[in-house]
Amino acid sequence: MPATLHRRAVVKALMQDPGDDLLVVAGLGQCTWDITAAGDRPQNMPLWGGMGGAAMVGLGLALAQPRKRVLVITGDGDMLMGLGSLATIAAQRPTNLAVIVLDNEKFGETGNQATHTAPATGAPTERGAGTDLAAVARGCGIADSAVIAHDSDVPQLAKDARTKPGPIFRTVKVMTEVLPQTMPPKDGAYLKDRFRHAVLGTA
Ligand SMILES: Cc1ncc(C[n+]2csc(CCOP(=O)(O)OP(=O)(O)O)c2C)c(N)n1
Repeated sequence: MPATLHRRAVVKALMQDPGDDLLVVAGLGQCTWDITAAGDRPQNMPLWGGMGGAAMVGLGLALAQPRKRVLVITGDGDMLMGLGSLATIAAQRPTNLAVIVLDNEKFGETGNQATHTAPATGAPTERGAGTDLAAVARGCGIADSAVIAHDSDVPQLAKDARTKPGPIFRTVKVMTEVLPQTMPPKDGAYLKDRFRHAVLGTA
């Protein structure tokens, strides 16, 4: 079934009225642009071109800042590159962490090549289904893992991502769209310092 969800609308819902205590880590490429389009803020940590590490960065933050909510928003390509992190998240059980994968079944930023979440071309559905990342997360031990595919489920997704005891994992099936590349600041050292200052003050 083709995806119908718009990634920018999903991210806007996830990041509505964030306050100071919502720490958002974005995977590379489109997710970095999505969180910036929702509103650049010091508590955002866009990973720009660093691939495969978004969930692990989120885990480290969640363990270091147990009183803050940590939201990882990343792509299927990034998540597929760092699958082992799901087992580590399950083992660590951070109650303040939500990992949201915007799954367009493509490496969007580099030209929409199919990822392994896409069904294999020409294969019978039951044998050629793509990787179900929520099933992988559940198999790793993150019991609260699910796939979101309908507009009507987005308000509950946003509520769970922000407030439900974690760790939680959601795959959100999103459309392939050409969207404005809304860029955050480019300097990684600046982004890191800005983030540290917002979280730790001058300490
Ligand atoms: C280690 C590494 N390999 C390859 C790339 C090139 N690259 C940049 S973005 C991207 C695709 C990202 O796909 P996904 O995480 O699904 O994000 P989307 O843009 O589709 O939302 C790739 C392969 C990279 N930045 N780093």
